[in-house]
Parts: sequence; structure tokens; C-alpha cells
Amino acid sequence: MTTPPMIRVVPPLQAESRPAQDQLLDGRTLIIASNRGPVTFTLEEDGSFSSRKGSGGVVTAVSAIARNRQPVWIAAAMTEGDRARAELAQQNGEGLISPPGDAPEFRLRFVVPTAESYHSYYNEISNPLLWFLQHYLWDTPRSPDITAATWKAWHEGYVAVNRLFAEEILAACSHCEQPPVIMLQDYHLYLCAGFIREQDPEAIIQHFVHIPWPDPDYWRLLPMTMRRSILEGMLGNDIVGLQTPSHARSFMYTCEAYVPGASVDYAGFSVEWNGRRTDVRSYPISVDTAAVRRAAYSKEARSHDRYLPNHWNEFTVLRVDRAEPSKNIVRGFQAFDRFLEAHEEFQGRVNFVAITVPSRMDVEEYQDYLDDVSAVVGRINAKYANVETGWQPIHMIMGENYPRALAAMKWYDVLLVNSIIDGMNLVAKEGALLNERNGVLILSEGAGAAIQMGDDAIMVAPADIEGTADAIYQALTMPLAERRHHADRLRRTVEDDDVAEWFRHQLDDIAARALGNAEVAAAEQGILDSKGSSSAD
Ligand code: GDG
Repeated sequence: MTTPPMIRVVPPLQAESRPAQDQLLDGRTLIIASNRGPVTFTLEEDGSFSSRKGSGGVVTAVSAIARNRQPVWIAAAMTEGDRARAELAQQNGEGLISPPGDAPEFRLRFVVPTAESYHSYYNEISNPLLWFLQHYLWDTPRSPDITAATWKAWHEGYVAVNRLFAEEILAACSHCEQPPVIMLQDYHLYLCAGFIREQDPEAIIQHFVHIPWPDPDYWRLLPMTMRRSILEGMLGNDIVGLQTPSHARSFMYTCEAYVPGASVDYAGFSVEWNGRRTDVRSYPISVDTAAVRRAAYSKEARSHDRYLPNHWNEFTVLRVDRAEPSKNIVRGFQAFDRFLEAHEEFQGRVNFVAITVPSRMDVEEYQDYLDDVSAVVGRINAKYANVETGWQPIHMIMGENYPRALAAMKWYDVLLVNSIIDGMNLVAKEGALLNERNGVLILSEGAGAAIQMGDDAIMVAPADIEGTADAIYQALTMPLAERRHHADRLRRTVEDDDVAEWFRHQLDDIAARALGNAEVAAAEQGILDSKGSSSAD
């Protein structure tokens, strides 16, 4: 049986002097939904729960506004501890879970799919299919193969888990007197807005996509049913946010190409479909500058300051990434090899330190990629290692340790960010903020960060090994005054536009949209006067 759509009387927002954003959020429940939650729980031996807060940009951005708003966060239960905590909440009839602490910044609701369904959604569709598609990662004569198993994973994994998310979100706002504000995150949840919209026509729904949006031709690698479900699901949103204007345009091209009846206004950045308008916007994400600085100079980070210098040399090139094919780690090392070949005078004097965080090890392509990375490092180190001095050119530091990664960023001479394509790339921003040596940024043209930082970086085409080798040489030989000039400008770029701005711009647009929706609702309720202005004007 389908539940009838929720109906509320929507009060128009009042004209007053406070920012529209504050007015809008008054009395409205703010719901954030993401695959990974802001907190993970561990069930301790004594039966109690401990929790650990995540360190991602979205968590810190939301935390910054959360103290007053108490948003509700909907996330998948990812650990045994999360599942146990969700079960306890259900037994106790706790609608929302408050993480331990006197004033928790948000309350939680977990989505608890079966292990098989979650595996299909995460390890078969979201990461190997959607992430690969959106980063142009396929060797297309060979992959992807959409088989019966893929379709099963789509229906029983991706569609099913998106439905569960929508149900939890609707349940979280079932008693809301005013339409809630729902902010969905990333490629795991493309179907959610469509499912929510079927039940709640008045909710204000916004979806931010953290990764690139490819052009329509590449989307054709997915079958039409999947492609259309994703796009039509996304057109259930009031606002779709992407990292850059070019990804926003690609989203609109894709809607025009594959959604029958969609009408795109490229100048106005919006898509009309099924009687609704979806605004398409770009919001370049950034870092929480204060929190990143705090973490980089924390006691824990300082403990790494003692042994990290063992890896430094007269010159140090640094990279920090998840072990992720889109980050282009192998080509980065090949470029360093070419640089050492072409500039023998640097042999013995420069180290390439690669801080690598293992990622998505349940996906075969990631295991294979890490093998490729290890193989190229072994080959290059064997080629140049100097037995007399003990010098080896590449130092791999593996493992999950965020304070250590930030500690290392203080000391590089060159930061290499050569992603094939990247939504933004926060390492480029953290490095610019923290570096104390007037370090030079080498930045891929494919990183979203290139739009804001490209003028003060040495830009490289990601497949250009020879060009990247030249860029390393140029960076290491750049005069100090020039390095300082660019490093100062890069730091200011990040300081002037941190993650709070990213979040504020989205809330401003949501507020503007809510004002618009309230006017439409008022018109529908016959409240407009004969001149066509409502009390919200
Ligand atoms: C996606 C998009 C977009 C480093 N070591 C550890 C650790 N880090 C931090 C880095 C940085 C973050 O992880 C990685 O962020 P990136 O932006 O570089 O890359 P993705 O993970 O691919 O993020 C990307 C981003 O979303 C935000 O929208 O910029 O384009 O692909 O902050 O310093 N974090 C943890 N442990 C470590 O050991 N937890």
C-alpha cells in the first residue's frame, strides 16, 4: 500500500530584517543524509557504547552551524557498533540517537540494510560503477560489463538502500509542522530525492555531489534505465549542487540528453521537469581552516614532527591521497622517475614522500591499483637506491592517520596533486593553508581546485608524465620570492573561502528557494492579492 503524500499548511516566510537563512531555518528540521555518518559507535566489553567523531569536511561544516540547529543526521550503520546502537535505539523506542556528550551537535538515525544489500549498494554499484563512471576511469573496450549480477546489485542494493534512506528521512520529519530542509550528500543517494518527493511534495531538498559529473556520452555506458532513474531521482531536488560550474553544465546536458520532457535553461542554470524546477548550482567545497590548523598543531600531530623529518631531504616532494586510481599516483611516480633521469644533479638530494591511505579494499580494482603503486615504487627505488649513502627516492607512508598527514603538509617544498579528475581536492587546500616552507603546488587541470588555485600553481595535464616531470623541476628551481608570492596568495584563497562559506552559500540558496516556494504555495492557497504580491515580499 502506498502512503498518501504529506500535506501541511505552509506559512509564508515573513519579511523582516534578519537574514532569510535564519528565518528559514527557524522551526524547520534540518536533515543531513550521507552514507557515512558523523559518528561511529563501538560496543565496549562492559556493554556500553563509545563513539568517535568523523573528521570529514561535511561533518565539520555542519558542526559549525549545528550547535544552535541540532540537525538530524541520517547515515548507514557501517560498523558492528553502529548496528548494535541502532538496535538498542529501536528496542528503547529512541526516535533519535544522541551521541555521548553534554551538548551533542547532532542527533542521529541509522539506516540498517542487510549486509548483502549494503555490499551490493556500496561495493558493487556506488564505488566500482558510479565512482568509476564519474571519474572516467574505465578502460572502455573491456569494462564495465553490465551483467545480470549488476542488475541484481542495482535493484537489491542501490535502489533498496536508497529507499531505506528515504523512509528514514521521511520518518524523521513525519511530525514536522513545517516542511523540513533535507540536504543529501553524494553519489550513494541519487535516488533519494525522487522517493522522498513522492511522499512529501513540500520538503525543500538539496543534493550536493562531491565528485565530477561527466558528459552525456560517457553516461551512456550505464543502461538507460539506470541513467534515467538517477537523473529523474535527482530532479526531485529543489537544488542540485556540484563543485564547479562545468560539472553543473554537464549535469544539465545529461538531463537534456536522457530525461524526456526535461527543459533546460542553461543561462538560468535550472531544469524543469514533471512540473517542477530544479536549480543547478556550483559550491566549491573547502576546509575548516581553524579546525585544520588546530589538528595540524595538536599534540598528536606534533608527535609525528619527531620522526617525519627522517623522511625529508634537502628537497621534499609530497603527495597525500587515498590509494585511489583517480588520484593518478602511478603517473606521479613515473614523472618523478623521468625528473631524476633528466636532472641527475637532484639524485640523492630529493625525496618523494607519499602518504597513502588504503581505501575501499573490498573492491578488486582498488586492490589491483595498490599493487600497481607498490610495483612502480619498488622499481624506481631499485633503479636509484644508493647503497653507500642509503638514499632511496620514494618513501611510502601507508595507513590511516589524519594528524600525521596534516603534520607532513607543513614541510613540503612541492605538493603534487595530479588527479586524473577530482571533484575539488582538499589536500591542495590543506597544504596551501599549512605549509611553512613557501612550498609550490603542482596541480592537475582535472581537479576542481584548479578554478580557485590554478593561477598560483604549476598546472599539469594529468596524463602528461613528461610535463609533470618538467613541473617538478620548475617547482624545485623556482626563486624564493616567486614561491613566497604564490604561497601567500594560495593561503589567502583558502582562508577567505573556507567550508563555512561553502555551507552558508547553500543555505542562502535554500532560503531563497523556500521563499519562492512559499510564494507559490501562497498563490495556490489564494492568498496573493490582486497585484500579485504576497506577504513574503
Ligand atoms: C571527495 C572528492 C572532494 C588524509 N589522510 C587521512 C585523511 N586525509 C584527508 C586529507 C583530505 C581528505 O582526507 C581527502 O580529501 P580529498 O578532497 O583529497 O579527496 P576524496 O577523499 O576523494 O574526497 C574530492 C572531497 O570529496 C570533498 O568534497 O574534494 O574531490 O573526491 O582532507 O587530508 N583523512 C583520514 N585519515 C587519514 O589518514 N580520515
